[in-house]
Amino acid sequence: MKCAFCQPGGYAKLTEKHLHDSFCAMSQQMYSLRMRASRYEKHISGAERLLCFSELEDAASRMLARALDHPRGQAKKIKLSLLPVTPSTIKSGPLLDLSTLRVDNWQEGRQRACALLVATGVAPGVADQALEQLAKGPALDGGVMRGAMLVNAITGERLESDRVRGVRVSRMDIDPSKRLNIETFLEQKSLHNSRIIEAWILASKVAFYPEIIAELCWSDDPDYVTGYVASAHNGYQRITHLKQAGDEIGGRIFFLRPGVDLDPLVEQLQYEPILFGPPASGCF
Ligand code: PML
Repeated sequence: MKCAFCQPGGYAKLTEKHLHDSFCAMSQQMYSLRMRASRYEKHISGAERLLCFSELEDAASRMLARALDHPRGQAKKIKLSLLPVTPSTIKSGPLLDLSTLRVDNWQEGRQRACALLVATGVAPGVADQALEQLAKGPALDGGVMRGAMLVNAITGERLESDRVRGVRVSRMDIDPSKRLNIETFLEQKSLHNSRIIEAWILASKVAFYPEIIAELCWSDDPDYVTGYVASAHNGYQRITHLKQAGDEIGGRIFFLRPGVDLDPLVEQLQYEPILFGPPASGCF
């Protein structure tokens, strides 16, 4: 099947909103909008967006609604933060190709995930160990982390300096002028929801940095069992089962090439603003 980007006129669906959004991304002040919800020390939910002014109110109220009604429990503290980001500092990049691997259960899903990680260059023992670590709870106390674990892809060494917080990836979104096309695609594939879009954008930002070979993720939301393996080479590969329903343990692992200079990489993951457009292949 041909995708809409490839079809004649695929880029010609310029509505008024589309034109406005395009103008917004090119010329106006952008904002990093972040949400973090917790209950005492327990992480409940988080979200990261990079938006122009006219998009803020709607996005903030959606984040608040998500934090107030979350399957991980009721939040006691919700932090919304908004910081200006200068448009001239914003980079652009393509989203990763997106594919879905259907598996019958989480055991099969994890086997497939392990094979996909090894195919990107992660050492087999390290991939096995990483799946185990994520399954038993990656934080020091065995719980979930707010951010990602960093792991040397060859030796398996844990590299993040804060094993409670991990590394949180921030300041990324879809380029407002491309949003309509990308969302239309996801709708056609029945994949149009904020969880998938946000995870796909985050994985695309992580894969933007050549120091990172691959990422493994599954949700800490007990109701959501789909996860993914992502890499610049093989794209965003969703796997329909990576854990058992009801399990509240999940998170992210970034597999790093040996010898990476950690501080600049962590700085970029946290603070470098990037807006994403359609995958380079033009098709999902
Ligand atoms: C999350 O819930 O934070 C992670 C979700 C990962 C998978 C999203 C998808 O279905 O593509």
